[in-house]
Order: sequence, then structure tokens, then C-alpha cells
Amino acid sequence: MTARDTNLESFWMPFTANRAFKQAPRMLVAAKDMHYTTDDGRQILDGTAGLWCVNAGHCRPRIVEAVQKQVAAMDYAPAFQMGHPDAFRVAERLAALAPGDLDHVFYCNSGSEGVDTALKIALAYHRARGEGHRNVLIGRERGYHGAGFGGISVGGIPANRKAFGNMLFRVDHLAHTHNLKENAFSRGQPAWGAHLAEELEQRIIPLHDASNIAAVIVEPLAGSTGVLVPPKGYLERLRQICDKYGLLLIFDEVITGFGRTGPCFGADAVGVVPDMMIVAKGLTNGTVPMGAVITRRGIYDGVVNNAAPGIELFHGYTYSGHPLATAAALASLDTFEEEGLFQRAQELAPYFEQAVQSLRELPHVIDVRNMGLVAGIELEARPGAPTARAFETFLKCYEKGVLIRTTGDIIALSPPLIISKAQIDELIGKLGDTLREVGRN
Ligand code: PXG
Repeated sequence: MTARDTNLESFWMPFTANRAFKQAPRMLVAAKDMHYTTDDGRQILDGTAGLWCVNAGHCRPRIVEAVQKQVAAMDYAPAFQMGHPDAFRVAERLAALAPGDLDHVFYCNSGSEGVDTALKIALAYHRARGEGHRNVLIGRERGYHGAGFGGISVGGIPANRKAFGNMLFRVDHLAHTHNLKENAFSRGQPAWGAHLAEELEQRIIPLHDASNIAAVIVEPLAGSTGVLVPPKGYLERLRQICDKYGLLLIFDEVITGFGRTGPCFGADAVGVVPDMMIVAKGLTNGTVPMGAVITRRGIYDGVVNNAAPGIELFHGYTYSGHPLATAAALASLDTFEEEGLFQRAQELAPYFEQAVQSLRELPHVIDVRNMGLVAGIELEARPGAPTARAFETFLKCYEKGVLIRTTGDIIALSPPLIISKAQIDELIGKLGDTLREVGRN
């Protein structure tokens, strides 16, 4: 049976226009390094690292072998009241990689679970210190924190919220930092916008009172909502205000983790140490689902040491620290390190910037923004048909053999960090050709 004979009806696809897809499916059947192979045998250059996760490129031998070996040696180990060595080893590696004293690691299986875990740890931490009244959670407009109820509550993407009514109710949102009038075509972090952090101190803290607020959660660079690069000084200012009022600062590094913005974490790129970081995606190079929350030592100590004897935190998942995931994580971290991929991302960033910024003259391009190996190209919406222009660009790029992502009328590029200069030229060249064609209407 070939992929073409597959019955497509039963699979309810996530975040996908199911009816349109099933009319004209786009099927991938293999992957290697920078390319996918389609079911009709075409090679597709991966401009998005899968869904922002395959940072070291596809089917890298070290990772493949580690997972193959692990599945034959021990397929599963109970996550509660039992352990296996690799779970501790990955935690130790992450503690060494993470900035400051973020040195304790709680495992889950996805970014969405990581967000729920971090929010719950924030609440448990305050409660353990006798401050259970701190239970308001502050997110940000245009934030994406996964698809769970916690994540959509602190998240700020209307389409992800409107059908679902019930949310966490003790939540407020900062304004987002996107402003085309001030920041269009900025290269790297925009100069304008640090002052937007003041809203936390000037509006949100007085409204709820600091004594009721548990945490502020933001993506260092907002990915899903269209690559919103943090203004210079903005995250630094959030850190100062959180410190002043005892609020925990959570960085959702699901996209920014593992070299996307250049250094290992977005936190490193801006020199800010959050209280917790959520990671997923690149942690296993996308091969096995895995997420983790990395917390400062004081948070672990606060929850664990203040608890009565016995289980300290009533939270966790059957697959927390799954042996296949930890094998994949160790091999991925080894690959990043051995190949110097974060260094490579930093070295390639100026070339990538030059290439993406060359798109600015093309029809309907109203912004190009970039940081590390991630870029957003914003198109003017077609009158009466928002998202159509970008989606048509996506479809035509796929026909030409390159994979891009779109959100609304924004194109996102986030290639594996192993991309070559020639492949950057190919990606941007084909995207440019497509924008010229699509721009005719
Ligand atoms: N936080 C952030 C910042 C994310 O970007 C999640 C949490 C949720 O992760 P899981 O593993 O539960 O999906 C994400 C996920 C896209 C796109 O192209 C982005 C994500 C997932 C799929 C597509 O914008 N981000």
C-alpha cells in the first residue's frame, strides 16, 4: 500500500484545514539532514526545522542510533517512585547548560505540558512559602503557550481561545511588543519598545496588587504568532520589575531553546536569567516527544524542603523522562555540542539576516524581522481575504521544493542550524520568486 492509497478520513489533523488538506494532501515519507522526501519522490528543503524542532537536521546518525539502542534495551521505566540513570543525566546536562542557578528539571512530554507544569510549580512555590494568595498569572497578547487550558489562558491568540470559553480566570495580559510603525525592517532586536514593559508596574501590578500575582510568562521571542523579536531592554525591564515585587518570571523557550536565536537559550541572547524556563521541541531534536521545566534551585528547595515527608509535588506524567526521550535528548545535546551548532547559528546569523532582509523590496512585504536563525516576513493582507496571500505562498513554495510556515499573513523561517549558505540562498531565492508571483494579485 503506498501513501497515495491511504484513507485520509479518520485522522482529525491538528491545527490543519482538514477538508482542504484531504482534497490535496501534502505527504512526507522520509527525511535526511536538510530535506524531506515527499510521497511522489520530491526533495523539499526544510526551512522550518519541521515545526521549529529539528535543530540539528533530520535523522542524524547519533540520535537515530541512540533511540534504536534504547528501545531494544529498556522500552519503558515507571516515572513515579522509580528512576533510570539517563533521566538524571539529562537533568544534569540541562542544569549545566541553563543560565544562573536554574539547575532542577521537571520532565513532561510537550511544550503545552511544560507550560502547565511551570504554572503549577509557580503556584505551588508561593503556597509552600505561605503566600498562596499569589495566584494571578500574567501572560501577553499574541503569546503562544501551547494548547492546554493553562496555555490558552495565559496565551494571547484569539483564534486559539474563542471556541473554548472556560479558561483559568485569574489571568491578565501585557500588551504585545509588535509595532510596524516603529520597528518595521529592524535587524535583530528592535531599538523601540522597552518601555512596553512598564505596563507591568504601572497597570497590572496596581490592578491586582503584587501580593496576589504569582508569575509572568512570556516567550523571549514570540514564534508562533509571527516572530516578534524582543525590543532591546524589554525583557531586562520585566526581570527588574518581577524582582522588585516578588513575581516569578517564566520564559517559554519551547521555540527559542537550543540555538534558535544564536546561543543555547533566548535567555542567554538577552542576558536575562528567568526563574523558570520551559523547553521542548529541540531538546530531542524533534525525534521523541519531550518537554521539561528548568527551575532555579530556590524554587525546587521552596517546594520540596517545605513539604511534609512524602511526595512533595502532586504532579507528573506517565511518560515523564521516558527512556526513549532521554536517549534522544542525550544524543541531541551531544550532537549540538560536538558540531558546535549554537556557535554555527551565531556565525550564520548575519548571512541569514542579509538574505531575508533582501526580500523587503518584494510586492506586499511590509516587514522583515530576524534574530539568530529565525525570521518573520509579514505580508500586507489581501483585501477581504486575510491569510490567503501567505498561505498561497506556502503552497507555491512547497511546489517549488521548500517548506516554510505561515501564521496569518506572516511567513516564518526557522531552518535547522546545519543549513549551508547555498541552502539559505535556495530557500530565500525560491521564496522571493514565489512572493513575486503571488504578489501579482
Ligand atoms: N510554547 C511555545 C512558545 C510554543 O511555540 C508550545 C508552547 C507548545 O508546545 P507543544 O509541544 O505542546 O506543541 C509551543 C508550540 C508554529 C507552531 O508553526 C508552533 C508551535 C507548535 C506547532 C506549530 O507556529 N509551538
